[in-house]
Amino acid sequence: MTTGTLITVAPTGAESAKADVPALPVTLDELLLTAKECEALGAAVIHVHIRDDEARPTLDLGRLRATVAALRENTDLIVQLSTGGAVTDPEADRLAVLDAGPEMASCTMGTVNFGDDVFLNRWEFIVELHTRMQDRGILPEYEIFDLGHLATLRRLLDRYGLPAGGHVHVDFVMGVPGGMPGTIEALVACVQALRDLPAGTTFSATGIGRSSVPVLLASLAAGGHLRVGMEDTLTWAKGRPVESNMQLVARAVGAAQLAQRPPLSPAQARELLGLAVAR
Ligand code: KMH
Ligand code: ZN
Repeated sequence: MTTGTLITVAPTGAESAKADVPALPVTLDELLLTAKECEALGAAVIHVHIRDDEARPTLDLGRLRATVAALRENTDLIVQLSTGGAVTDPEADRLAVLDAGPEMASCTMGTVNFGDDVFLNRWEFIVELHTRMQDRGILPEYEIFDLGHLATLRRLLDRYGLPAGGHVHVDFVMGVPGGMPGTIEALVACVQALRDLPAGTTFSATGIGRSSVPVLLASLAAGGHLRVGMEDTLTWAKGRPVESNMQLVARAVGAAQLAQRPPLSPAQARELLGLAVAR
């Protein structure tokens, strides 16, 4: 059954510098304003990376806790903290992100070349993230950068069981230099591979850079959900930088409405994902 569209906004990421991208939300105030505006437009989930006072990526636990609390107080969005962090972040710090108590957290299903860097996700680390989230009732969003990551997810679920709440949600991150391309063919291959995962598994997709729009349209057409935001997309059209995360969320909302699958509210998204509705 096709449902409405779950829209996740990933407003900041860890890869872009504020000096290069002035519209990037890096302070807590900027993040809160973005979150409120994106929620009003139709986002239901916020995928969060935070920055320090110099706008550098950080996994500082105090800041993460304050960010989760502020987003809860000021929005109804589902807060999904990134455990991916920046490519340089140590595993211990990435695991400690869960101590900030988010409703959701990302959980990447394998190592991938990441431009000139390597985004390292060893099997033992994946298991540790997955089982800690199980114990704490945090819903993972399994990040899939390549087709083989879905095989890893199957192995993980077979050996260690379903996430807390029982619902499996994956996000295809497409077009990273080193990962799968942001093409319809790659998306279809991923969607077909979902048949090896539990019935009812849901997926969203995001295309990095110029694959943003094709992936957005293909995901909607395939019954999937959407992730958009300045973590993944900094160019609106040829020669035109993205002006704000709101611009990207508005585009996703428009496409979802065109597809007759309007945006899910945060409450509807919680129902879809098997999260407790009352907080
Ligand atoms: N910043 C990338 C190295 C995630 O948030 O879980 C990893 C990333 C994935 O963004
Ligand atoms: Zn991220």
